[in-house]
Amino acid sequence: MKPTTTRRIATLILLAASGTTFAGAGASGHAHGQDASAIGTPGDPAKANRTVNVDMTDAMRFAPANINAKQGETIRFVVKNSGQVKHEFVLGTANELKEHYELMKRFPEMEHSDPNMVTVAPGRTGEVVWKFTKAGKVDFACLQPGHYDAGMKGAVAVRSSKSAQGAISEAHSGHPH
Ligand SMILES: [Cu+2]
Repeated sequence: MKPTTTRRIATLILLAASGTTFAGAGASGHAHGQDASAIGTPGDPAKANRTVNVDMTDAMRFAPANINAKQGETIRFVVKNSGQVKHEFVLGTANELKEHYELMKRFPEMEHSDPNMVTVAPGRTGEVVWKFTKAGKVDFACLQPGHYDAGMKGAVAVRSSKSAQGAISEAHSGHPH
């Protein structure tokens, strides 16, 4: 069930509004009030501590959906779209993701590009390099209309660098199943 007509209309509205193409835009007035510092900061690819491969499928799932990180660690996420439709990997707080998702539902063809996210075409691979500066939970989700509702979400559990032994309390979110 594709809301093709709605999507076309939204695209036209957006094109008319911006007067530019959206490919890799980023600066065209699409602000979501993102407080990036709440989840960390864009990472320097040259300083990535490790690479985490994330697979996205049309089953509306990320694999893995639960990732562990250490505070201060920079992770290079290599995000593969194994499906037939567009998917994306967006890091944020639960509130930010929800808010952004509502916006995406209103403007499904909205291309968005920020350091905390990557939109990946079917069969392609994208990258996000992120530094997790704060302990706690950083959520991620696919904000394509319908995907978030279908459960296409996951989380990074960031372990405090101060309490190396306090990892147990957060380990429950890191089980393989
Ligand atoms: Cu998706």
